[in-house]
Amino acid sequence: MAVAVPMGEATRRFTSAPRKLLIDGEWRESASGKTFDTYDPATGTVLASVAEGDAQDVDLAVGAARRALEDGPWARLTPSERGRIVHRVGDLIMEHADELAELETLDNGKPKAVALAADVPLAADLFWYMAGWATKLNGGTISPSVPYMPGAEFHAYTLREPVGVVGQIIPWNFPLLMAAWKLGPALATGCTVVLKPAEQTPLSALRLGELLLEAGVPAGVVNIVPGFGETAGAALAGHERVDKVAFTGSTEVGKLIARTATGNLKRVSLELGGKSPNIVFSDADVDAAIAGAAQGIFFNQGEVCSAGSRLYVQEDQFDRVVEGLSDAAKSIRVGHGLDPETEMGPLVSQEQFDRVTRYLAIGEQEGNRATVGGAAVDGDGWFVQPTVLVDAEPDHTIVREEIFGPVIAAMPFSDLDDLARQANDSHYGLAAGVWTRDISKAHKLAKKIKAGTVHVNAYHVFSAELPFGGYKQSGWGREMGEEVLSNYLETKSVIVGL
Ligand code: TXE
Repeated sequence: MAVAVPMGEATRRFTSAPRKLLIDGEWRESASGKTFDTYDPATGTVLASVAEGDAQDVDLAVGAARRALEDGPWARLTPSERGRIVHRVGDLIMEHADELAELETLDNGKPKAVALAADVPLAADLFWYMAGWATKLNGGTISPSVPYMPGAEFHAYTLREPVGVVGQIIPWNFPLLMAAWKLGPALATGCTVVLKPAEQTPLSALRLGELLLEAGVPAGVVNIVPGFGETAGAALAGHERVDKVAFTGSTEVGKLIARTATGNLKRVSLELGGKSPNIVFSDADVDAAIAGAAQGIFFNQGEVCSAGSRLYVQEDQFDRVVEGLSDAAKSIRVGHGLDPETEMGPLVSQEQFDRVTRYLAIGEQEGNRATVGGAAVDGDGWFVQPTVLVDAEPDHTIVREEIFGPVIAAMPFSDLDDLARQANDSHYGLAAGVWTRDISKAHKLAKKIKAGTVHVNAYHVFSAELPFGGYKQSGWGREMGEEVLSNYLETKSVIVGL
């Protein structure tokens, strides 16, 4: 399966030296001296060695972030100067697009063409977009009425101030982009950061750390501490001198983080799992819906929190859609992400491979039938076949639980009145898709679906300008758009007696 494709010179250089932690503007060994390996998931071989941060390193990084917040040049920069630095980060990402895409492919597995088309430009655009907000974080002026002080006059205004030191914990499915989603708004609002990348994929965040310094982000403003969740991640989420934690990952760990954060009542934003419904009506452009359903589940190996993993198709089109989707799955070229022919890479890790193949086995036990796929790919690497499962009932495991792999459950529907209830029959609420030519039906359903994003005749549309996040157990708060800024700002009322 995995063909040997040579990596570029810049990537070879980056992966051949042990990578270090970024603390206070310097690249350092971990306090314990420990390191861990990251793997190329297409081959299962070691890609690079990385310093393993733990509670001690997190503590040093938090100290550096606090100094940078309170004493460093960062707080003295004008918003315009800060915005220009954030903008420059976006420029540098694009200047190093090829190298970043290659690192992403080698560490995560995704096809390089996908990383070049999506991950890297989306990351750059996020910084460009957020750069503009740095100069627009204005409060308001208010003339307050105070009933118990008759005759008194006041002039009042609000200030919007950075929330402070932010701990950011990110996953492995879009390593660079998740770092951008987190760092962009934190920097635009003047916060300082300790970022913990996922242990499976720390490399692009570490390369981004170099670019942040090159862009002029002062020492200590962004600290990067790779390490494991139970050690580095938990220490960051529980740290008393961290004012806010932003997390993307599993709902299970999200709940742990919310609990840990109560120690000092730090602010918490969470972007968690999903089990998103994609709904195809008979009156849709069915070919477009088939392509959209395929994109909705197979993009990024299905390792997308908003993947359209529950497909509901109006009864009379069910067979046609399942056949079309199965054909689409069959035609996907699975292979090493550096091979230009590859359309789908491996899953990120042995653990994720085990999780997804376990769900395939459970599906088989519960009577779900694979019209295509249904198994791992023979050979090296953590590859799973694109899979379409039918004969799925609402209480089946593959309909209820997030699989986070290229596996979709397809179900027919006939009762239009019950459709919104079925779509909402999940403890997740991240995204949804609706395919129809009837705009009234589309908008009515969009209103009823309990999800942070509803696509109509489209799927997987991401933009720095659009808020993204979840209802129910898919999370707290929104990322991107103007909305994310409130995660990183405190509002202060200043009242002047006249
Ligand atoms: O996630 P974890 P895992 C879902 C998806 C996937 C499942 C498990 O269903 O199959 O989660 O993936 C850090 N305190 N998503 O186990 O553990 C960890 O080091 C603090 C959905 O990889 O949640 C990493 O940086 N931090 C998702 C990050 O949390 C902890 C993306 C995510 O890892 C920690 C990824 C702890 N106790 C998985 N334990 C999405 N929403 O996009 C772990 N971490």
